Amino acid sequence: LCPEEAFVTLATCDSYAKGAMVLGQSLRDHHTTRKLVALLGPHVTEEAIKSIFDEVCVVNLIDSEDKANLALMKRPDLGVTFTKLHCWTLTQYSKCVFMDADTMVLSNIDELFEREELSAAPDPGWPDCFNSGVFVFKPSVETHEKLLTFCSENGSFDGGDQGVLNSYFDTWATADISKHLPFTYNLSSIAIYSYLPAFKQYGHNAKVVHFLGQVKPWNYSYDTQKGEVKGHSVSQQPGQLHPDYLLLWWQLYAKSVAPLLQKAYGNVPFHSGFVEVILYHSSTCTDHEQTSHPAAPAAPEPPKLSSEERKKRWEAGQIDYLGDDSFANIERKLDTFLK
Ligand SMILES: *[C@@H]1O[C@H](CO)[C@@H](O)[C@H](O)[C@H]1NC(C)=O
Ligand SMILES: *[C@@H]1O[C@H](CO)[C@@H](O)[C@H](O)[C@H]1NC(C)=O
Ligand SMILES: *[C@@H]1O[C@H](CO)[C@@H](O)[C@H](O)[C@H]1NC(C)=O
Ligand SMILES: [Mn+2]
Repeated sequence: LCPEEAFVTLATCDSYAKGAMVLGQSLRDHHTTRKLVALLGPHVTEEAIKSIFDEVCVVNLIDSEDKANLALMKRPDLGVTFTKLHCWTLTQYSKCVFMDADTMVLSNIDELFEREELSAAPDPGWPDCFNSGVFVFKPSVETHEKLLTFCSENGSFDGGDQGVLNSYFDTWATADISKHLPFTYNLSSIAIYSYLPAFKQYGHNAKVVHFLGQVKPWNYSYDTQKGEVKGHSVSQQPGQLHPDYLLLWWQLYAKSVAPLLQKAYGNVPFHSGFVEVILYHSSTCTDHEQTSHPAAPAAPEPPKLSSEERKKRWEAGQIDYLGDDSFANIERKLDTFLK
């Protein structure tokens, strides 16, 4: 047993919390000997997560240590990224493996702890970058502070943690091949169709599935009676999640996660009704991942809304964080009250 090492994941909203629980349970089912740690955004309900994870850590950057808070004030758009970087402060562990909440393990992967910081698998979209969905790191207050400074000074080239981490650990592509994790740790469930020959060759060795892209397993529903995922077309199209892995995710969810949620919340649907306030970016509920699919053309500018219409939307929880309701505008408004 190695109590000083841990798998770490992050859930910034309730749907990612479901993903985190499936991931945690998949690690347990494959008999990991390491600790399981979940970092939660400030509005995520902790109750059920505690029964799978050894340690649950609520990250509220707004009233956190100065450095993280200052970084957030400077770059409110990178709120989720700063929350993820918080994993470097887990110095009670000597080494950790970070895994996105939209991943699931298919076998025991404890051997990853033999690797050094920063080990990760290449990104399918741009192989000179690593994919930040699974990586090995060494907690350190010093590294954390450097990452925060780096991030608030230089921003992120993709708007998320993958951009920041690739710029900071910029020798990954060339310096040390032992930091490149093999294909089987980065099997993206979309890419399987684009790489079908490779999948046929190596797929049986798959260790981690990463449900990359906009649509996540929790966007589907599941018929417990029939044991079928609903709303997933059987025809295999690129951009779709692999039906076998999607089914596996739901089977794990139905067997081990749903009963915990039922116990903690009864028949009330699992949703804490959280509305994120001011400092958090509208896309908290995402991991900003890049996929190899070309980006959709930018949406046309939405028409200007009347003040009345904006108020309605705000009250309905549709907050335009980047536009009219952005932090800068809210700050300006607050200033007029305070002066
Ligand atoms: C910003 O990026 C440059 C180039 O990668 C780097 O040299 C510099 O140290 C970074 N700034 C901070 C504050 O880390
Ligand atoms: C990581 O996954 C992508 C496809 O999902 C693949 O193209 C890439 O080669 C993989 N990395 C390695 C090291 O095999
Ligand atoms: C998937 O579900 C999440 C959380 O419920 C939601 O924010 C997101 O918009 C959904 N995505 C799609 C493509 O339906
Ligand atoms: Mn992801």
